Amino acid sequence: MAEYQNIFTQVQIQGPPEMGMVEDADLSERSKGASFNTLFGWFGNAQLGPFYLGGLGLASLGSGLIWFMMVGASFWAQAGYNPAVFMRDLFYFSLEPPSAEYGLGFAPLNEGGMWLIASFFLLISVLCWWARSYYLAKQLKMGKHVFWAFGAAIWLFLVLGLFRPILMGSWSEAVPYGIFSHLDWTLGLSVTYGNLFYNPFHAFSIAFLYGSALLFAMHGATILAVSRFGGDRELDQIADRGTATERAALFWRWTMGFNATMEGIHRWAWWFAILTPLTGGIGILLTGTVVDNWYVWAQDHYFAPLD
Ligand code: 07D
Repeated sequence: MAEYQNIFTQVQIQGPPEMGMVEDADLSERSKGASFNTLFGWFGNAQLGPFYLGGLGLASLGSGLIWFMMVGASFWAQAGYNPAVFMRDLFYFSLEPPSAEYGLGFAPLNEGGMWLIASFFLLISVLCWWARSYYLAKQLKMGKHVFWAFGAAIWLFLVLGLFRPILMGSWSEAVPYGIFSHLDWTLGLSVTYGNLFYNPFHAFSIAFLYGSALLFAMHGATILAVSRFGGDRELDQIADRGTATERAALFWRWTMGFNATMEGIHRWAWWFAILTPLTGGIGILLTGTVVDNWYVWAQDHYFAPLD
């Protein structure tokens, strides 16, 4: 069997495709066939498909494509319909939200109206994909952990593009669609509101972001290090503890006096990942609405030096 692969033992036996459990799932919206790809097999499972599209998937991909094409069409116009200029300046083009004078109202198409319409489709796309992650987990009788985790990212996405602009009374506060322009927007927000580094929720978000990377590295490294004892069969190791678990736990207890459990490490990882956009969204929601200048705020709370 080629069930258990890791990056050291890349067994890529190709037989009849594994179609997975069916139980009570509605399979009418699932593709019938599956194929194999060796390159995919090097990075994960070699089998491609079956894919479950369904109404939500179709709506999500369709509206996502409309958003993508609207942004692309705007870039194309900005390039003067010249393919060479399009490629050369791709990172500089931007589909901008309406300027402040339009408040939360509509704007002419080439003055932010396009941004508004495109954003509507992006919103539909993201929400349909979110709903789909609930529906598919339910079909497979799974917990809804992925759904909630994605929800945390969507919270930040909504704060940036919807909730905060509404609280500020203007779409001009929202993020533009462009490579460099969204980076400039990020810096602009930080500078306008007195340096985001002094926003404690930005600090929390960074701590959880870096913490997630560290935890992921520690967990990934630990499991790879004991995969020769079957450690990569993590769930088996919870129910029927082998020496891989013992070694992995012992290693960390020797190293730092404490070890997570085989199950608990995944809860640590889930919470660290979730808290990155969750705390980030709180920080952005407060910026300009409750706090005008984070540096002054930090001085008021005695952790920035008083001038
Ligand atoms: C962005 C939201 C969810 C996304 C979703 C996806 C599509 C469609 C495309 C189909 C990631 C939507 C789907 C778009 C796909 C196709 C083609 C999640 C997102 C649902 N910062 N900073 C953070 C650091 C500074 C600033 C977070 C570090 C400066 C602003 C994070 C540094 C300034 C904002 C972080 C640093 C500044 C942030 C993001 C160092 C000026 C935010 C967490 C070392 C440059 C955001 C509270 C995340 C936030 C944010 C890290 C510096 C500004 C922890 C390490 C001082 C304005 N910064 N930052 O998970 O939450 O994002 O802030 O200097 O809004 Mg920062």
